Amino acid sequence: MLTLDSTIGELYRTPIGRDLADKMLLQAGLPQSTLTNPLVSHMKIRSAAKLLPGKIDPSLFDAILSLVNREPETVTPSKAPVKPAWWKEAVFYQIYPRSFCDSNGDGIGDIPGIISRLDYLKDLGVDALWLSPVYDSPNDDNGYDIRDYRAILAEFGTMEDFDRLLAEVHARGMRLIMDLVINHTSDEHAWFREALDDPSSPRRNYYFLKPGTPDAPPNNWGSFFSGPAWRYFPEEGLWGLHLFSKKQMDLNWEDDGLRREVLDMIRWWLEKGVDGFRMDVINYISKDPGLPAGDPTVAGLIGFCGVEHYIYGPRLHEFLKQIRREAFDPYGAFSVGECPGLGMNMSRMVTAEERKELDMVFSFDHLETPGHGKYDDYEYDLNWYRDHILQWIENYGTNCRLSLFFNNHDNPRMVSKVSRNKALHPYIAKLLAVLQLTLPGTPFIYQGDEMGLSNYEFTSLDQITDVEAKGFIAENRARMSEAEMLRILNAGTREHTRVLLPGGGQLPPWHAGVTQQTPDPEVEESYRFLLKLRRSSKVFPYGTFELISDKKNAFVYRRSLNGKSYVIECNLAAEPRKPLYKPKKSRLVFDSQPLHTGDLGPYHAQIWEE
Ligand code: TEU
Ligand code: CA
Repeated sequence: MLTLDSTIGELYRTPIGRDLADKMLLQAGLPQSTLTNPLVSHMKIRSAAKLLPGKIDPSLFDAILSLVNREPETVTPSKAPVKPAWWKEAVFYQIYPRSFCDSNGDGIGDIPGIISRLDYLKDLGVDALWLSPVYDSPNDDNGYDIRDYRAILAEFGTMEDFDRLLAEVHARGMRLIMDLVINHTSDEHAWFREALDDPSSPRRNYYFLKPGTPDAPPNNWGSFFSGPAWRYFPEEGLWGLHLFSKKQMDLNWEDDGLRREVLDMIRWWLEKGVDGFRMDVINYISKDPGLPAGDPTVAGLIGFCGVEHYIYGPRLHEFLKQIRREAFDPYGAFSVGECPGLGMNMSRMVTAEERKELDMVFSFDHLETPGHGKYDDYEYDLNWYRDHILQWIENYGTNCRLSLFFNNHDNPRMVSKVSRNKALHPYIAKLLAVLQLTLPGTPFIYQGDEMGLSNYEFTSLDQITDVEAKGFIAENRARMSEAEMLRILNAGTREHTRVLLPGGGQLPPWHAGVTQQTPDPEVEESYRFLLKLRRSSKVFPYGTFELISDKKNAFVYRRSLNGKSYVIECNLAAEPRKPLYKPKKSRLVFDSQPLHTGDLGPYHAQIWEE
């Protein structure tokens, strides 16, 4: 039990304290040595609170201590060989249905479109598909606001189309996982309508509906899409909690009946034969009882108020175990939880095999370098990625499994973040592919990565349709020019990864004026080769990892299994440099810049078979 009289060092040595402190250092742009230096680490927490007057509200430490003290358990990284599983051998490919392939010319990707591209995906060499939501939805957040969990969005097709998709995926020996959005539903979901309309309905307790007056929301929490996390329903005199858009109402997982209905729904999809789920913001489902006020210092650092009360809530483990036991395990379903805010140790607590919660998580701490937020226009230093992923690899053990990704539908493309110089983008795309497909873990490719896509250049705010961007625009319109908002959104908007893929059809009217990109055949060839190489042995999914060099701008490592080994050498920067790996009898099996002679070129990657 830590108290205000414990030291900063003691706090930093607890797994959860370490995660929380690392997160704050990352946001503040400070190195880990800030807290490990002896002067600071011997200091009492209480005195540290006084050290930075004005900057830190003393209640911050209460918030941290309560999270740390609540978690008595730890995970020991296992050194045993990795236990085999299909999802450890698989390479996943994420499809954002709206922008993948449009079969009927309405500008909206759809399920028949996906079916028409299955041969391409099979031939590319991916093993499993993750479909972003295809459920019926009013589309306030492109399907992440579900109106009916058991129906398909009309724009995407019908349930027959879905059944055909699943059968066609399976017929090709691939697997399909669905997006499971169970932290919230649309305000148009029947449960919510009933909860709002009928005070005596047991479903009233399925949401966070609190009586009150329009001037006083129940607490100070903020929404991820700007403004407060509470919406007032004047007719009923009720406040409703929504961590995301005003039309995405948070579900109250404390309610046993709600959990039963959600589990029924999950089993309904598993009965159909889907192979598992990517679980949307699943670490947010347990909220601190009483919904206490958010800490101002945390809000200042993270940008959102209240997060400490739900990113790692008191019943999270219990709820995850229940879902696994009562729905996933009976069907052998796979799960990857989207867990924004969870650091390395918290992620281990929800993924360690012996704990029977999730199979993997998506954590996001690698997507920005220290001190940077999603809307910052800066160049991402891949040296930082190397140091970050090395810590995870070293501490994860073989009982936890890393997910490997650089892109998804919520972020701009990583190649554009690494360098503003477009001429370098194909090199960076290949380098990221090599890292993603050879580091230990399970890769998740995002649609278009294999085409070498980078960011678009939006020339008008009208081209940016995403609800997060709309929130940003509404919030800033009064104090920023259109040009300024456009500059910021061009750096960080999710729209970049939501434009209809090249070859997927004509761009819809709202993307009029957006210049479509041309797929890069060399990047695609590299993906094909790397996916084949990965399939040709078990070295990459299961092999050991040995760091050879992490000198500046270098990432050199060996992957080995049963006497077979590969060495991967990456140049993490634009400046050419001498190779560090000295091949003896090894054979160069992949070279991202085969025509380059002499030193390694910019962002060059090579794979040697020993
Ligand atoms: O994203 C969760 C999440 O934390 C987002 O706020 C994310 O940080 C943001 O998109 C970054 O710009 C999931 C989904 O992936 C996202 O598409 C949804 O909008 C969100 O949940 C709500 O369901
Ligand atoms: Ca369509």
